[in-house]
Amino acid sequence: MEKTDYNFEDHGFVILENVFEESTLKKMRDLTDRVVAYGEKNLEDPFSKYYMRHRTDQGALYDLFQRHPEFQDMAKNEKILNSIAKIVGDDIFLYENSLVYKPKGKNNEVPWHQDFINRPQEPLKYIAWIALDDVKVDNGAMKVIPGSHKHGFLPWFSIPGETHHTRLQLDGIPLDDFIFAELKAGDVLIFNQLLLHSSDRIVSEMPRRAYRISYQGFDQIFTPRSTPIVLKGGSPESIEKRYSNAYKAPETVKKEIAKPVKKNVLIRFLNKVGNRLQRL
Ligand SMILES: O=C(O)CCC(=O)C(=O)O
Ligand SMILES: [Fe+2]
Repeated sequence: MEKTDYNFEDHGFVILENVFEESTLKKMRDLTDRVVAYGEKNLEDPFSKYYMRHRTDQGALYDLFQRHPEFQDMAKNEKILNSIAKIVGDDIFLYENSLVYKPKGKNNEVPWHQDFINRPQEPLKYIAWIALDDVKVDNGAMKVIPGSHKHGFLPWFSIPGETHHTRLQLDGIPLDDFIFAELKAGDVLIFNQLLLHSSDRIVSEMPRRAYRISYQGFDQIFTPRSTPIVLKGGSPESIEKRYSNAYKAPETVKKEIAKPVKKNVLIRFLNKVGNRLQRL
């Protein structure tokens, strides 16, 4: 079977070839290395309190879209968005994004998993995995089991101390049916979050940098952090078609207003106690 013969319905993924040009990829690889070097310093910066921290074992750096505009261009790529639009419709927002770069000398294996396994109540997400390098078996090509998205959400568990991924109950799943999704730099693997996928521990000196973006349609809006960012469509008419109830302030806004007040009460109380103690 050719790389480009896979489809979402039967196999749970597609591969788009030559989506990004070498000049863009070169720029992004350079930025990636600088971002990783900075991430590894683990410094406190003004963004730290908003965005996910770095996971250094498997090498995952989150929220680059929000921090670095260069990644926004990648996430808004028309070929990727048009491909996902065929399944979720023309309104798409950014759910989550990260760089996955398999650091050398670390336990960089990614076990078989499905993405966002703990969020079965949310609409399905589709993940675009953009190869920034040529990705072969030796340097950690993604392994996927065609058609495995049809199993739906599998039972899962986590091992204490493992930070990045949950583990699946894999009894009865034909793991031997996997294929390696070998890609050229600039190719994109787009998969249903339920597709079983993994990658081996690698020792190769060849870098394996990939930028992954999770997208979702507008059926219901959930965002793991920050506010939803619309990447395609989202016209007033299209939104009105889906949502026609009168606006009521959401819970979160009320909480945000309530928080500082609570803090002030606590600070006032502590000041009072402090003053009393000073007077004793
Ligand atoms: O990059 C890898 O090896 C695994 C990435 C992954 O699990 C994902 O993109 O969801
Ligand atoms: Fe994954």
